Amino acid sequence: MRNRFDASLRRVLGVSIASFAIACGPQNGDLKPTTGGSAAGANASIASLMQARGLSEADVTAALKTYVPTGKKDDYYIFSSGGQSGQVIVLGIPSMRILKYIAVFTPEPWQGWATGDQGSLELLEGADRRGMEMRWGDTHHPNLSETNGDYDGEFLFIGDKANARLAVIDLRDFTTKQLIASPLLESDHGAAFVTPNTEYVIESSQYPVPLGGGFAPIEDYNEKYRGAATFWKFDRAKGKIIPEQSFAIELPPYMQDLADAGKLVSHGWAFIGSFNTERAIGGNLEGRPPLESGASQNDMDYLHIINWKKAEELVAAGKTKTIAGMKVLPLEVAAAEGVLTFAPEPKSPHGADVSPDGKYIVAGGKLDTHATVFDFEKIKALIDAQDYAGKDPYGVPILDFQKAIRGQVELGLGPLHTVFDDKGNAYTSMFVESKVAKWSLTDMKLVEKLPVHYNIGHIAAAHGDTVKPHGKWVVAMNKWAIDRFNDVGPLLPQNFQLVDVSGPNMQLVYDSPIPLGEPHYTQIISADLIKAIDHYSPVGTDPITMQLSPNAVDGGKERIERKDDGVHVYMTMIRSHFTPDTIRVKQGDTVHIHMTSLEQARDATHGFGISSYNISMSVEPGKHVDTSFVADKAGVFPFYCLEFCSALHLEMAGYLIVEPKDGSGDVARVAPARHASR
Ligand code: K7E
Ligand code: CUA
Repeated sequence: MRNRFDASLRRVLGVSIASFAIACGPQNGDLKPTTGGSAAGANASIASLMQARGLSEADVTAALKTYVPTGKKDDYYIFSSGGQSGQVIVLGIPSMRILKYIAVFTPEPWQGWATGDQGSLELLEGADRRGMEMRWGDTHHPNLSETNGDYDGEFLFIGDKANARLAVIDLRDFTTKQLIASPLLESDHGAAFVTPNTEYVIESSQYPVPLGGGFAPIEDYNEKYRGAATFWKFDRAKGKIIPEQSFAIELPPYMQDLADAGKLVSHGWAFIGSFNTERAIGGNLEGRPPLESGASQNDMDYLHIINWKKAEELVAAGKTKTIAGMKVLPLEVAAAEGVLTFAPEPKSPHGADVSPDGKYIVAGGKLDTHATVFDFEKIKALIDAQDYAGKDPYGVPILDFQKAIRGQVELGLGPLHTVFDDKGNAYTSMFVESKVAKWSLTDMKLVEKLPVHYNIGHIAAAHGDTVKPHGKWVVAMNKWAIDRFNDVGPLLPQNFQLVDVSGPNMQLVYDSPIPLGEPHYTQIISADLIKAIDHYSPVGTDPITMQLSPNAVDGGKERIERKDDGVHVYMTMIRSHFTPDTIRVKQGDTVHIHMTSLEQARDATHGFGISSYNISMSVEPGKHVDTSFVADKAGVFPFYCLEFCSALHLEMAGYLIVEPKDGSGDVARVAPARHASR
């Protein structure tokens, strides 16, 4: 036993230990470049370490596959939704180290996101809804920009399910550049999904409402409530969505779910799952069945098959109506002109995932045990021949289920989402069973099931939804983390589990707690495709526009000017001072501070925090930011640099001195602390 163990350990560790010893160099007295003999010596101490920590051979293999030593970088980036945090979470593979939270829909003081910085505040205000200040989001589906159906590493899009909004993030600086609120919808779920050249970013509805907002009694659900699929036009050169060139397709009041764009043979098409084709409206206190059971009566719901190329033509031909400023292709036109077709899909499906060759669409039925594989070429032929099995109440043609599918693969309980590798395999998350099911798309057979932790939701693979999946890594995104990590009270993190899929058998190699909102979906991109900048250039760049700010301040041109609209402070910062560091204003003045970091050195970031005025800014090398506030409180307010940027960081500070209006010397007082008396 012991011998076999040592032998296999040597097999696992021998080479790595030897090369580790060489890489470590002479400063490490214990581990010199060695021959096989002393590598065995190192193995012996590893063996005792394993014994002391109770690690199995599989544990050590997993550690060797995932450990990334100090100074070494990861091979892949994971871009994950941050759920209710409204943010995006970035991790590395194989280490699963968290690299960054990208501020999107929620104020985030470290990045100065909407916590004083005018540019980001204006973005957020521009995406406020129906007169309401929206300061959170529920991000679900991040999608990377694509060129010819593969990730290009330029942009990331993400939808806010709660408030039907969409964000554009630039991966040069990992910063949000645009936020858009849907004028039509109140919630989205098929968002964001890009077409193969990022022509469009798709945002489709979840819960039907009267499109464009407004009131209609719930009893008028069938007539007045609608869903929609919005095709937001993306201008890559501008890095922006162009609302005027975008359009939507009106959909029946079913609950549309996830979307995916066709590619290669199915380029020009999009697919959206749906549930509640029963059109249940809930009302469990009003004598109607609860929404959940009302919505689970039918054996089949409808896969929405959308010909967006055709829709584009009809929109160009003016076949649209305008709702809340948006061009909308009416449901009857979409149904009559072959833009919208349905294929039945098994009970309460979740996921509509297009295979790498674009030929198949895989749907998982939450209440069904199969992955259903739709055949696009069959679907296309049926639509061309107008070979329909019927129509829904809105006149949308419905295909015959058996004629539209290639087949079904029996996987087990609760299949949800599917991703792909480079060897013709598919990986489906099994929510109810808490397993990853690996199955062959080539011969439509289950290959292997790997238990993962409780209730896997989404699943992601390296480039796993592109035309060129990489294989190698799969990430299981698990909803529960019970028994996995140290206790942190009743609210637990989620659990990402990294799975090595490079060999014949899947191996679970790492658990990573995700302690910021419920991450729904992620995408995994090769690190060499990300071309991030390390400073803003030229000095004075506004990160929202990526242009030189009109307010940029040159070194030596710092000044304070009183203008009609208030006091303008043109400030620079460089290790370790603000210029100016004394700002004198009168109570009631509007103060505009224009800040340019003169730094160009990587990572020489300064912050700007000011007492009692609720302002926090981040000023990375070369960046320009503006902030405005009314100095309505008289008093003395220190401001200081928020990042420990140098040995004289604590000295990087100054004062805002607000002279009382009436000259009485009365100053702002902090309100007496309110004591909780519960
Ligand atoms: Cu959580 Cu994609 Cu919103 Cu499935 S969704 S899990
Ligand atoms: Cu600048 Cu600390």
